[in-house]
Amino acid sequence: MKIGITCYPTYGGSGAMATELGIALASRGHEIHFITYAQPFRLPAFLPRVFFHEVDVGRYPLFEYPPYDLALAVRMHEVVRTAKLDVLHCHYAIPHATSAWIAREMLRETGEDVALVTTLHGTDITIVGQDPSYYAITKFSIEKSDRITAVSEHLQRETVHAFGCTGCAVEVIHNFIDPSVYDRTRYPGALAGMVAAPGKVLMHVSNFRAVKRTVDVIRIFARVSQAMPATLVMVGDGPDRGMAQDEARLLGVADRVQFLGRIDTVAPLLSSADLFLLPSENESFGLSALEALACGVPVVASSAGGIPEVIREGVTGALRPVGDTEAMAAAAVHILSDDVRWKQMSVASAADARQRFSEERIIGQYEATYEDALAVAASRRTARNRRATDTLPFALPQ
Ligand code: GMT
Repeated sequence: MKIGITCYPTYGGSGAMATELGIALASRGHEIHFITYAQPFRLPAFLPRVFFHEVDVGRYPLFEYPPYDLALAVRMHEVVRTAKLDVLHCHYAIPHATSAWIAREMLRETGEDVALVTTLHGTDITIVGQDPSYYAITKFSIEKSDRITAVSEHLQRETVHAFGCTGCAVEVIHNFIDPSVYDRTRYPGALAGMVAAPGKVLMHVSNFRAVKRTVDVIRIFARVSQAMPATLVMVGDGPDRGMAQDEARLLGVADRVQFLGRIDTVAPLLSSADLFLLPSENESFGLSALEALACGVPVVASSAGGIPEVIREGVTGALRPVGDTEAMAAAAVHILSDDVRWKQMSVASAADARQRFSEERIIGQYEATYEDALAVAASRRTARNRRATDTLPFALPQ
């Protein structure tokens, strides 16, 4: 199949997931065309059957807000025609699914068509899509997609609850990991010399947005470090980094917290951690938690959104209410203070991630969804042709 993928190319779970999906599909023989404004951050320079089409947003002094959505629609239309794409797969509804619908309408003028698949990732439904400025167009674009997927059951419920979504079914396809990449045994000692030994390594990876509650990460760590020698490694960057650094100074743990900034390849770092912290306000899935589990790192997280679909309480980690940093710290100490318990959880984490969320399993689900979308597109064309023949002023020979 020839598949166009549009995502946010910047640091974030939806872009990471879309890119990993494209790479995995290409390795299975599909031809993949990324259509976005910059090269996705997890996409290597060259891979067989993978192409990148940059969207150039034309500037003009009149445009206070240059219309990226339109430039994207034009690029999608062009790539569908030149590369003969079968499917356009949009990750994050706004504005990608809307641009894809415009591109499909443009194709219709020349009797062409493309199947549209939209994958909902989180705030496109829970926050941005429900903003009155975007609600109607988000609902419209979802309903015009030939197939819609959500990355968790939680997000599926939220979508149906918020948008009603008449005439469309939201299918759950969970995020996935490549077990050969997220493998603890491959990366011994990535943090050698950077953390105090002996001591436990706690880690957090995110884009440091408010929803991640990075200040809570520091508070949990401060309590843990009262109970045992430990280092906290903070990976990523974003608006709340300064607040988290201030909190570390305030709580007197700044010398034990390392802020590494944005790092795109996280598997070696995760493989050096003993515990991952994800105390988010909301999280439709929590891809970073899954990547940690796959590297044999148990996770202490909030029980928000779709996180309980990823972490198994008492088996691969611990879930506590949002904001309850005391309970999260107690759970962390419980896991880290007993080596036998930690080892059991580490082994269970890596095994559970592989069993439920391996690439092999999930890619097949996306391929089946593409087939379904192609069937929907085919029946749309048949109906359109029938309408056209119905209106002919003469009868066609049988
Ligand atoms: O929804 C967002 O804020 C953006 C998105 C991103 O690009 O990071 O994150 C979402 O998609 C990830 C991949 O499917 C999920 O693992 C994250 O849980 C989800 N973020 C939120 O729901 C806050």
